[in-house]
Amino acid sequence: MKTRAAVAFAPNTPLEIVELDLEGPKEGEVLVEIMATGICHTDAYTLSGKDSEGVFPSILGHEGAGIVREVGAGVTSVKPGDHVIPLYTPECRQCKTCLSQKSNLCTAIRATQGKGLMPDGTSRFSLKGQPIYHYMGCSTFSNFTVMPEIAVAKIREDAPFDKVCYIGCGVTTGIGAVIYTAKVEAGADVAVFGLGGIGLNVIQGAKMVGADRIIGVDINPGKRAMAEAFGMTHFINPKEVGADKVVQAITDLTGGGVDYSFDCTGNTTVMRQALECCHRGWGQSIIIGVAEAGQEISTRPFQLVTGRVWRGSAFGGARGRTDVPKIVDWYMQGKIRIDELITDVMPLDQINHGFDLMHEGKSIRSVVVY
Ligand code: NAD
Ligand code: AHE
Ligand code: ZN
Repeated sequence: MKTRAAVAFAPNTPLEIVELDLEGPKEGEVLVEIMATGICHTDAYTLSGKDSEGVFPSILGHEGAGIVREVGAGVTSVKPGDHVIPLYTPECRQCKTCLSQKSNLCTAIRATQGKGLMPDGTSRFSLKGQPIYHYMGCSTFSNFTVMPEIAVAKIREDAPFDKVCYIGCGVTTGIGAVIYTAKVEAGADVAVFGLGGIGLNVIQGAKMVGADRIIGVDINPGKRAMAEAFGMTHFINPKEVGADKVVQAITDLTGGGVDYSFDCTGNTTVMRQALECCHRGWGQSIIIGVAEAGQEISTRPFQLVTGRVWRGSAFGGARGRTDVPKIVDWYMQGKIRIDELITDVMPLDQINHGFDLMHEGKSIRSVVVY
């Protein structure tokens, strides 16, 4: 069949809207009509050429929602007509990691996914006979995509695609990092570095579990109002207080440091600040931001000897097929907010404008509707 897609032909060039050929689903795969997709900073990171797993030409996008239109042989968990959210972190429920119940990082298809291919080592997308690569196993910047059955979460049919697509990455990553990875408890003090599409969901999660102080740090003062509306109690702008004074400012505010901090910037200098503003003896810092290939983090080992803990979180530690439908329910029940965070909605042919808004710091989430 044919599908309209925004193709990344080369690093650092605008996406081009093209009609592609798409092969149907093979065994264990499903064809999904994408109805809406968010634009996450990770898409921009890969497009920048700094992702060591970035391959071109490819179809980016990993934050979508849509409808199953066809299933391949042997598919049992979904059927045509089911509403789904694509999962860049699948859940096979059979691999060592899934069975361990200790991590959400299912390994069933990770190797081929990282090469832009389906599990059989080929691509379903092509243009004039030449393969176009998949991305994070999702490629939601295409109106139709093919995914493994283990990489879709079936969701309720009354959930609006143009909102719950954000649960495909940003919402789950932010809220999940609080509740599944850090397991923040009521009364805890929390610091959030970077108040964008992820950081605001960390704030939302921290408020939800009853955190006490929720300190937001961002170099863009334009992010302050939305963060306050989502539960931020204190704001620090490193450009005002001085980047080298941020740790001291947080330590002073909290009488010794926060119980939990979250990096949502991808900046390794900020990651160090996030660790070092944690309370001696127990403070935990969770890295969510994705740093460029080749970047490294550093701190004095004394920071860890004296009890601070450095951790990371991918997709918020959520097990996609199990947890994503529940998070959709939370949204539908009014337990979490999404609508205000979607600041811009556009058709596919304006997708590059969505990237511009992100780089200019003018949007929280842009959503493309097909
Ligand atoms: P975004 O562009 O919406 O937000 C980033 C925010 O960080 C912006 O508000 C920006 O002003 C702020 N910022 C930048 N430099 C800063 C600095 N030095 N100090 C303080 N604030 C600073 O991006 P996003 O979509 O929220 O993504 C954030 C990061 O999380 C990216 O690195 C992205 O790749 C990563 N991410 C990781 C996961 C995961 O599973 N681990 C999932 C989604 C996104
Ligand atoms: N290809 C990248 C990996 C970047 C990365 O860490 N991705 C996150 C999700 S970001 C979503 O917006 C993730 O899930 N990581 C776990 C995994 O298995 O990739 C690079 O830098 O090489
Ligand atoms: Zn993302």
